[in-house]
Amino acid sequence: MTGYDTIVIGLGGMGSAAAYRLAQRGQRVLGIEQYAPVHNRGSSHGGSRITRQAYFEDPAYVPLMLRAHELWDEIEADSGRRIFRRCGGVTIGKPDSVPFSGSLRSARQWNLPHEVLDADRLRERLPTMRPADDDVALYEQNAGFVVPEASVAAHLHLAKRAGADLHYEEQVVTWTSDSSGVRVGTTQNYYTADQLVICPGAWAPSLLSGLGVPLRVQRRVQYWFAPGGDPAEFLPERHPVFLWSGAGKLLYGFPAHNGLGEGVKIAFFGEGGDCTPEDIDRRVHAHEIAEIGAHAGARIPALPGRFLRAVTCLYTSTPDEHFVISRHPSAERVVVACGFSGHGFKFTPVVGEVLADLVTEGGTAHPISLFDPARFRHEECA
Ligand code: PYC
Repeated sequence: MTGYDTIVIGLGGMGSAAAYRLAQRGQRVLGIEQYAPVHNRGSSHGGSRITRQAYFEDPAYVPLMLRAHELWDEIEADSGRRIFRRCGGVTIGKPDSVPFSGSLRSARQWNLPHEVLDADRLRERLPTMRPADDDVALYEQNAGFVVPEASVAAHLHLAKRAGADLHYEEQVVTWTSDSSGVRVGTTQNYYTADQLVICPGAWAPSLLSGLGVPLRVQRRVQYWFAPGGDPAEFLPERHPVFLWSGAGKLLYGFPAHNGLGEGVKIAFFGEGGDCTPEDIDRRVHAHEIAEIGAHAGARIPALPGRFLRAVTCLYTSTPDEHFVISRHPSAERVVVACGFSGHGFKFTPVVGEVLADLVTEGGTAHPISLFDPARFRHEECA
C-alpha cells in the first residue's frame, strides 16, 4: 500500500481545485506547492480574471464554462468567500474579428443569452466607450470576473477541510511512475502514491519535459489606472468586463471592483516575450505603461486617467492556445493539466472536477477531446 491515493503537484488555480475534488471524493490526498499558499509568482494572481460563456476560442468550451459557472456558485456557498461577480461582459471589434465573430458563433450554437449592439447602441449603453462607427459588440449578461486569489484560497480551505495534506514551500525535484505506483522527491522528502496529478503552471517545461507538447512561457503585464471623468461609471454595477480587438491588439479590462481607490485593471492579451519563471523581468517599464494608456485612451477616453500600478504574470501557451488535460501519454498513473494559454482561470473548478474524474473514474463525461496532447505528436518540442 502506498502513502497516498493521489499526490497533486502545484497548488495554484488548477491544482488547488484538483486537491479539493479528490479529497471530497474520499481520497487520501497530498498537495505539494513550492511557494506559500496563494502566491504571486505564477499565473493565479492579479485580483481578477474574465469569465464569459459565449466562448470565441471554440464552441467546445461552452459546456465546460456552463459547468464552471455552476461550480463557482457552489464553491462560494461552501467556502463563504466572494469569488465570482456577474457584472456582464462585452466583446467589441469589427464584425469579422475573431473575438466578436467567434463569440457570436458560440452564443448562437449554444443558445446563450446575448445581445448584439451596433456602435450607436454600445455608446448609449456604455457611455465610457468610443467605438468606431463600424465596430460591433456582443453583450453577455452572464459574463463577469472571478478573483483568482479568493478561488485558490477557497479551494485550499475546502481541500484541507475534506482531509487533504497540503505542504507549502516544498519544491518537487523529481517524479517517477511505474506499474507499482508513483514516487515524488522534494527538497524535503520522498512520497509515494497510486496516482499523480501535475498542475505545473509555468513550471511545465521542467516538470513535464517528456510530455511532447511544445509549450511557451511568456511574460504578461496587468495595469491599474484611476479613471478620469466620473469614476463611478467604472463601478461593477455600471461597467462590464470587456474584450476589445483593434489596431492589431486585444485589450481587455474590468470594472473598479475593489472600489475606486484600487482603480480599473486593463491588459493586452498576447503581448510579451518568452521567459522562464526564474528569469522573467518583473519590472514594468515606462514605455509599456505609455503604450497601453494610449491604446486604452483611444477607446475609453476617461480610462488612462492616472497610472496606479502594474504587475507581471506568466502565461504558458500551447501552439493552438487550447489546453492540455489528459492522462500522461507515457506514464499511465499520471494526469496532467497545463498550457492554459492565458485563458484558463475561469475554468478552474471544472478542471478540478475533470482531473478528479480522470483519477477516480479513469475517464470523464466532460468534453475534453480538444485538450488531448496527441495533437502535437508531430511538432518539435523545446
Ligand atoms: O479569457 O477573457 C479571457 C482573457 C482575457 C485576457 C486573458 N484572458
